[in-house]
Amino acid sequence: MAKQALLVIDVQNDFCPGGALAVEDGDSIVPIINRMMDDFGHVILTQDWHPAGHSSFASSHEGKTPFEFVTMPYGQQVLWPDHCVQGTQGAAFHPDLEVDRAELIIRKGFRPQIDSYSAFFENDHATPTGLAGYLSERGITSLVLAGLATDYCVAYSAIDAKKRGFEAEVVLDACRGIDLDGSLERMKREMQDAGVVLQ
Ligand code: VGL
Ligand code: ZN
Repeated sequence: MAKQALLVIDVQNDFCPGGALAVEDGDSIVPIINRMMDDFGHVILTQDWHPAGHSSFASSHEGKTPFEFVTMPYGQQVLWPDHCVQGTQGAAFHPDLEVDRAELIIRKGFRPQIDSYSAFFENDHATPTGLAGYLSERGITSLVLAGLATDYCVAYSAIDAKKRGFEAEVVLDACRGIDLDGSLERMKREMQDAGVVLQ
């Protein structure tokens, strides 16, 4: 049988109500994910982990406000409010998330000049995080994804999982989206086109 892992994306305080980049209802998925963990022999978490002054922050760009776009050397980038700054409470996992169940925590977005939505690659789609190598060495071939945000880090991770040859299934009830200019429907379509199973 395929060896499966639960990949929990960015369930951090800043993406929950009251956080710097709050996703509506973001905290409501925590009990769902905790229950899901019981069904998996492998649980892996990702943690958005930016240095202060990160290039994905609007505050790092003169005259820019959050949710505007800029062109980076690696392509278009949404500018976000300052969020998930390394070592802050906002970057910490939601206090009710059962983090002790995780065998691996992948931190991403720690290079000042490049953002990283995906658990596999930074936003240049070329710099790897090392997750594919870890999964391969462990014999894990199939991923179930949940977390925040559906249309950014979850979607990019699921699509890259397929690109790297893993099975990928997204449990939509265990995700919440940002939905910036229709990004939720667009990314659901892109996931389906990539062969990601939406559940
Ligand atoms: C995310 C925007 C910026 C996410 C992370 O976790 O979906 N979105 N950083
Ligand atoms: Zn981020």
